[in-house]
Amino acid sequence: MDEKIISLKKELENKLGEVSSLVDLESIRVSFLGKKGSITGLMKNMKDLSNEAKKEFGKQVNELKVSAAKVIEEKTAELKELEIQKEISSMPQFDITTPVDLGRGSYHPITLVQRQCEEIFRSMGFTVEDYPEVVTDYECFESLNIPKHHPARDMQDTYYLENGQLLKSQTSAAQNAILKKYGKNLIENDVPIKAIFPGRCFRNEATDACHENTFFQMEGVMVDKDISISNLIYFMKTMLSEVFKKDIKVRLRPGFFPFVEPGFELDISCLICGGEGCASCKHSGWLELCPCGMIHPEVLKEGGIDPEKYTGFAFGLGLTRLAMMKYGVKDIRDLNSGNLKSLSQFTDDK
Ligand code: FA5
Repeated sequence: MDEKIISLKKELENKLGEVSSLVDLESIRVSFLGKKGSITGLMKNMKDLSNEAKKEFGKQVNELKVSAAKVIEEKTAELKELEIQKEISSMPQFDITTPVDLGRGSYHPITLVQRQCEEIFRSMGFTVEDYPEVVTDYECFESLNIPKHHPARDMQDTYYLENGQLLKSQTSAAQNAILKKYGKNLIENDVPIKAIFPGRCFRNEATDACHENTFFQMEGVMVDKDISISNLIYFMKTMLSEVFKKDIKVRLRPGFFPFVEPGFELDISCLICGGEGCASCKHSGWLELCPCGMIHPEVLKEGGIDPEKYTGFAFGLGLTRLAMMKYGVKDIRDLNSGNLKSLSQFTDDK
């Protein structure tokens, strides 16, 4: 083999043995195999050789070219792998097999109080209904004797979708559907309508210690022959004494809602301040908890029920405020804050 070829081969071996970065390796490749590289340059020597010697020398140079390209390629793969390993070892290490101790979850206080109310009403023969959060204007207002441009709409500004639907501002939005769903059974089989329907409500209003833009209500309706205000008061009292397991001071005063007649506001003596007055009750000592009343004849009619034959009551319990009173939460906004530290203190048995 030609002396020059042997020495170039040796030189390349030595350089590859020492190189430790891909950048340096590229320089080596160019210096041997590039246009002006030493292996490429060997060809220039061929012009002085005999034809026979040219053939042999050319063959050896080609073999050197091929083997040099191969070893450089192998070295490139080796250095790339080393760089990847280096990068991996410099990254922070996570042990994905180690469980993170987040502690046990707990139910939200509103869920607890809602479940408790559902149990109480179920035990008194009420069904528990679910209802969508996105409803139509008809469901939320018109079917409830609140036509377009009725001033009562101002009390419940909510969020509207581009298609004209809205986020329900009150669980009363389900009343019409419930009357229609169970009306047939009432009329044909004399089975009273007794249903509650808890749900999330939305209102576009300024928040304070007892007002949120997103809160829960639980609506209830009962329709049968000869239902009166006494029935309404009985169910309200039973529910409150079961929830609080102690005597609670309540007051009933007239209240206006276009879908009940007569209508009432049922207030509860504030349990945060003991009726003294505080931010939670707007310093009045009382908290509006559960407006209610006898279902308006127009609402019954709209639900397919003859108001001459049947009467009924409806109530709209403020579930979020009930949770505040039951668990002593001073500011309603804490309940939506997602603060696990404050929420996790509530358990089923409190
Ligand atoms: C209503 O929403 C009526 N649909 C209730 C009703 C039903 C009356 C059936 C008659 C018959 P009101 O807007 O007052 O009424 O709300 C009812 C209860 O929901 C309030 O007493 C209060 O406890 C709760 N509530 C109302 N607005 C908010 C709010 N922004 N944040 C928290 N709770 C609220």
